[in-house]
Amino acid sequence: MDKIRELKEQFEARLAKTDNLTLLDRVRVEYLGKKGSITALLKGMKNLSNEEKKSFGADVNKLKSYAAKRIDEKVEELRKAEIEREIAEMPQFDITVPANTARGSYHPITLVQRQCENIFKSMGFTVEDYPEVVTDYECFESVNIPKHHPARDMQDTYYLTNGQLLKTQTSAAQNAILRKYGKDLIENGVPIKAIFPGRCFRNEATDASHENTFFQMEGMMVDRDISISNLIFFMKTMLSEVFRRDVKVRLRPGFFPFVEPGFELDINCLICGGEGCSSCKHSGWLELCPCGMIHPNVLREGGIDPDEYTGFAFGLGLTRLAMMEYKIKDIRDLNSGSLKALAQFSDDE
Ligand code: FA5
Repeated sequence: MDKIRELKEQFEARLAKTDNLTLLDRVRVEYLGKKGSITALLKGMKNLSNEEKKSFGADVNKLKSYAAKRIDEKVEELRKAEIEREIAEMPQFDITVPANTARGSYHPITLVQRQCENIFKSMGFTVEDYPEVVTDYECFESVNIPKHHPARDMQDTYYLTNGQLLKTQTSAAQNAILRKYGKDLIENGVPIKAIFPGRCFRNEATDASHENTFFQMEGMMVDRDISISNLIFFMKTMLSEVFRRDVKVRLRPGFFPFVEPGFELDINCLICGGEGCSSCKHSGWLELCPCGMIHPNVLREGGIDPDEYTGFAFGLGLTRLAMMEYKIKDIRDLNSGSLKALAQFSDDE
């Protein structure tokens, strides 16, 4: 009995000195573990008579449950103390300080995107949302760029380990949109008129006009008898609305496997007025909006008969449009996250 009392007193003294959970765990092992002192008492009973075993065993078991209960209580106590310590260390708030009521501001790309969306919506286009992670089929194969086609080299792609990729172009949504609205076109004669803005990713060396993450806004119209004149009309309307003045544009032939014929629509650099600067690579022109008549293979892949329907598509460089609109000389400022730089552009809406 003395042994038990002694051990209990020793345990209590040890517990009183334990001031953290790691030490407490050690105490638990020392007393209640396989080789712990209380367990050892039970093991040492073999030399006792049956009668002694009964009462000694009962007392040791009582001590065992007591120790386990005391350890659980101590855990609670230490946890509580830890939380109280954390609260005490937290910075104290002065509730009398006036609130910061400064308003946030929209990113320049968001502003230009909304402006373009409103213009196209007013011309009967729908605005579509599309994921940033897509399949090889969506980004390339469905838009007439088969595997190993050299056109893939123009877009240095980030592939994911599961075989999907970060979309390099908003054209990745073309097939899905043709399929989404094709039925209404064929059965009810409703033209497909959609725009789909989105973030694109390419593993590019960055400079004043190239980023590895940038925005495009794709547009598509499909109906009977759509021609290049329709394409030029919509492009010109959009640009004159965005810039609210006459902007010089030029159209040159351009190659994209998903359009035939294809064009590059360049805009006279608004930063240098066409004189030449780093933003336009000293040419006076900025490549802004490739476009063209949708290739028959793309229409066919989207479930639309190219002998009956034609359409145009364009891939507006939204980030570059924002640069022109707000005279931002270096594209990298737009992704910089610098609030000082970005908060200068206000929302006129
Ligand atoms: C395309 O991505 C085609 N999908 C566009 C298209 C759509 C053509 C429909 C025909 C029909 P391109 O790689 O040229 O094409 O990119 C389109 C626009 O995105 C460029 O004119 C440019 O304004 C912008 N752009 C491309 N790469 C970058 C970049 N690294 N940084 C910023 N803007 C870029």
